[in-house]
Amino acid sequence: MTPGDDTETARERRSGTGAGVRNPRARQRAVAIGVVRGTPGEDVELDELSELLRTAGVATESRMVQQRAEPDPDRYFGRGKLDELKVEIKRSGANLVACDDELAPRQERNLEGALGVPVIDRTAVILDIFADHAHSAAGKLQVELAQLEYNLARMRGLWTHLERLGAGRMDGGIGTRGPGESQIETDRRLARDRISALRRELRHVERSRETMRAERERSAIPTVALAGYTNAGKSTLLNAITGAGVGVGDRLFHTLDPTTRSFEHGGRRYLLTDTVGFIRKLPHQLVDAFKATLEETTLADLIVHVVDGSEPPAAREAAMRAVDSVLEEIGAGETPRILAYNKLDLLDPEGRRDLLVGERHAVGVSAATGEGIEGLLDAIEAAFAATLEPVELLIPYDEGAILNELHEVAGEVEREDREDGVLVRARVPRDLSHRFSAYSVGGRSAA
Ligand SMILES: Nc1nc2c(ncn2[C@@H]2O[C@H](COP(=O)(O)OP(=O)(O)OP(=O)(O)O)[C@@H](O)[C@H]2O)c(=O)[nH]1
Ligand SMILES: [Mg+2]
Repeated sequence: MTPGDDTETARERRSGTGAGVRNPRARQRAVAIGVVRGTPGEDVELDELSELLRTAGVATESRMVQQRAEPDPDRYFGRGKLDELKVEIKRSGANLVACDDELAPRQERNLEGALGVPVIDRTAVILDIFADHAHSAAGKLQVELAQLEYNLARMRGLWTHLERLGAGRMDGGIGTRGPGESQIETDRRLARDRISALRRELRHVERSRETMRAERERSAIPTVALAGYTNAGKSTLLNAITGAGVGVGDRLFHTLDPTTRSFEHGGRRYLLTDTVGFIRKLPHQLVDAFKATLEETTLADLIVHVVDGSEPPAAREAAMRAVDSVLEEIGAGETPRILAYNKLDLLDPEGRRDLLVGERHAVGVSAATGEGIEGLLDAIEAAFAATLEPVELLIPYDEGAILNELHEVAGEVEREDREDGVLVRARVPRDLSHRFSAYSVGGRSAA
């Protein structure tokens, strides 16, 4: 027996599902429900919920939407619709209901009482996916913190969570109930202790990241962040540009940890960062827990907003709005931006034209085929060039480090050796010119 087989058997034993069944949640079959506030028939929302459920290993058996101004505050659906839902659960053989909105604890309790099957909400599904995809120590801490905060707000029994910590996934999947209410007070205390411990650990992790970031800033290399909806192709694009070999997958939230690599274009070096994808109604617990990760985007000099250009217009625009609002929320609303429509290879000529018409600040690319990538790099170069400022400096011979730094930020440098030092003319990013102001000569101010 190979070691691989052994692991598999161990996992099956843990999950208690017997031979052959790898994912205990594959047996979970959901009715996806949602309230549509706008025009009826627009079930973009449930498409995405289904996709999230698929990523979490849950099959969507059936869907049900109700059109109303706001969800019912007690039961999410109205009474009549709830009766329909009961019938639909029976008919479809579903054993789970998944709701497209985050449910108030009261709504969740009432729904479960009325329906007799576990009810999970969008936030729980997203948290579950994050938990599955977290690999780094920091990522795991961040997800655990977000889950605990979500569970604490629901006074939900935490034994599932704590057991998962010690022994992997022993739970029967998302939506599994904990023990009786009597346990809850103890659980809450445990949860609060654990939350404090997690926050402490995360602060520690953040400090070491800050050191790394500070080093990067000192190196003065222009930084570009890839931001965009989950599954837009950010990691594929990072790989195409830098040859990074970052993991790519056709599932939501494949990437959780930021990766930074460098590339050269037009004689200048840049840093490119790929990080966690965004989604509509991104759970606030995750925004909070992933603050440090999201900050990678905030600190960039330029953001490339990667959009899946092969999506239908309504879904694409909803995705773009979601990205805009998350960028705003994390304080990156003002950072200069380039729009990159990806997956051009999936579009016919007409589709391409429709996508790019009237979009002066957008580029079309295919991370998969490499098409348009030079154009994107030119656009990045141009965005930085717009902020370049000419400087004329006299750098003494014993200040070689300054000269090196200048070469890094300026790319091409014109130099003339003189008795008292090197006279250089170059164009440097405006934000960085103050670093060289002490050496400025010839009436041109570098400050
Ligand atoms: N046809 C085509 N597929 C692409 C292209 N770029 C990415 N993909 C596919 O789209 C899926 C998602 O790509 P990723 O690079 O993992 O997307 P991401 O934006 O990093 O996603 P998250 O990490 O989940 O936020 C993968 O299956 C890729 O192979 C492209 O230009 N053309
Ligand atoms: Mg990715």
